[in-house]
Amino acid sequence: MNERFCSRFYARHYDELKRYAKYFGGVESRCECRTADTAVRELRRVAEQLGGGGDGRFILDTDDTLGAGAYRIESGEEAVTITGGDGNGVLYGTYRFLILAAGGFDTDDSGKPAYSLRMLDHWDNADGSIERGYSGNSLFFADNDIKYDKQRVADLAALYASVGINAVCINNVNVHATETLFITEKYLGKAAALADIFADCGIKLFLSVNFAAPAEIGGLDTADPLDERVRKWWSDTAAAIYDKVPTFGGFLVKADSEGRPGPFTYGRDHADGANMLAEAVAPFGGKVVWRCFVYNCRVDWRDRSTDRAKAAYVNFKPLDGRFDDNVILQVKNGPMDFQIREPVSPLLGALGSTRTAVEFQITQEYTGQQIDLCWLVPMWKECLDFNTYALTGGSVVKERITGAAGVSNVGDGEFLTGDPLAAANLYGFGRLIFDPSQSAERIAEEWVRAALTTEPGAVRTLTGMLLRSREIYESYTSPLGVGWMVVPHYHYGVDVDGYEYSRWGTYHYADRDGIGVDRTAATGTGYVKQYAPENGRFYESINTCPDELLLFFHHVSYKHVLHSGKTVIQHIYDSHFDGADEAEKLLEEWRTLRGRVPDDVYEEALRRFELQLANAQRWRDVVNTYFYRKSGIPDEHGRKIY
Ligand code: GCW
Repeated sequence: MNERFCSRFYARHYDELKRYAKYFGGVESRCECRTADTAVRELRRVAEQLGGGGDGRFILDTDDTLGAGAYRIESGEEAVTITGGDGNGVLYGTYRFLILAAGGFDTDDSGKPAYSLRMLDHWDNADGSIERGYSGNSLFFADNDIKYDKQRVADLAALYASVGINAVCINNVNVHATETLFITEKYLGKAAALADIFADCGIKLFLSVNFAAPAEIGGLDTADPLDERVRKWWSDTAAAIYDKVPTFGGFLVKADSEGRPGPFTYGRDHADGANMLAEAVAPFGGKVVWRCFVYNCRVDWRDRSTDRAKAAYVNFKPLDGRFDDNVILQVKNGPMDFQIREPVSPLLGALGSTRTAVEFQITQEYTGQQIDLCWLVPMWKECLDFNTYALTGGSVVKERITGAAGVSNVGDGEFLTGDPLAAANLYGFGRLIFDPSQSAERIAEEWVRAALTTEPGAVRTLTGMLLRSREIYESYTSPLGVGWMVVPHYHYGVDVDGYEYSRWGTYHYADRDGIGVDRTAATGTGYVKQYAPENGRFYESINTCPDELLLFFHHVSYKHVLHSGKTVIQHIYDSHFDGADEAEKLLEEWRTLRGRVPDDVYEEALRRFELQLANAQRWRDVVNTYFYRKSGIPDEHGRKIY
């Protein structure tokens, strides 16, 4: 049987879907487009799996007044009518119906995507490995080639479309030698075949490109963006790509970042670089997604005046208004690098005349590596709901952006996302950026019910676990927003001083008296000045700075009293003891779900909850011991510190 409805992702749905069996008698499509055809095939497959339907049917239609990607689902006695603003809307509406039905929700629903760019970035390498991947190898590449299982990629495309994703970049932003060649004749045929699979689901394929490609593979002696030969090379390259891949989305670029080449080499700025590529793809309707993760990764830890957090704003704010219309700047949610707690990047909202997309990391590099449970939707929501006050007329992040990109967490392992529960992050990302007004609770419950179980007690347990998981992870890792303290390079597990004397600019400055980074205007690095005064004032003062970000903005004594009434040192002890206890509770709660969620899911996640507990205990003991030894201040409750 040709399983689909996104394969095992919405794993156990057929019981609930049976209640809708009467509609699965037929599908009448009034649309002529490939995404609607995909919807028809999907509904027929489900019908087949249900063993046929009754007298009712599905009617698929379009109404362009709804808008691109929008959908409306209405059920009558005889038929379910799914109307899309376009073919993509029809497909989204179809999946929405199936997900809601599988989860036992009311299926009459409507939706309209908040943004035109809803993207997933894969950090997959041509050799099949995935940078920061925790779910196996690439679904697109192996042996330094584009090689894939068609069925699995089709399943993936369907899954992405089921949450409204419309753009996918398949290769790592760190573009190595082989991937640099993906834009050449040799690979374009294969890229085209992949793009075609995604196009069936309304998804445009993007490629990450090497800024130095004209010099590295184009036979030129430069990649200077203002050199006419270089510009022509990119224009010709774009034309060749679109000739083979008419649905191509465009380029994703990491330039002048962590050793990657970029316009700085030629004394040019990032607007020069991005616009050159934008001009090349513009005739074909292509886009350039240009990353703002540009910082100096070779700083001297002895120099207290430099501050990596300032870099994105310093590099990009002055360029506001200089980017072509088809350039979208992709800004990481925080100013550092996907830590469990960071303030919102001051660059988000500060660009009044430039298209911006926020970048979230779905793959859990610093947030538990798909071993520890860490559901990130609440964190992403905080970012989207943040009022930047930076511009008049709508300064909340979610009102300023034109899209969002998430670093994907999928791979070819048995469970697509490694930890079967990490699938909730993928689902949550898609749903949240389709409609950022939804609550985290609702998104969690939808995923639990569509993917695991509709039994009310189990749904409550699982939803609660997801919703608490971010704070639990935060409580046993680095304290109060200071970040890092992880094992260098690998980024899982504790190493308090792992990055303290390195070149990466990620310091905590703990000494015997205190800890934290002074980023104030008065005595620190001045980072707070990058915020609008309403926010800057708030962070500048130790009296108003929120506890959870205190050490991000201030260097304070261990005896400083938080708003919570605890001293910093006591907070460190308490949160680490509590965090490890909570990790144990997660394990216990999971054990109550045996036999109530699918067995394979149960076993796989159980193993991970056990590892999480060990990880949390180690963080607790190392962090508490470290700060006890530094400060000499005992725990008020006399608990065991080594
Ligand atoms: O945090 C860093 C990661 C790198 C990643 C980089 C980036 C793809 O450790 O692995 O490189 O961010 O976002 O470019």
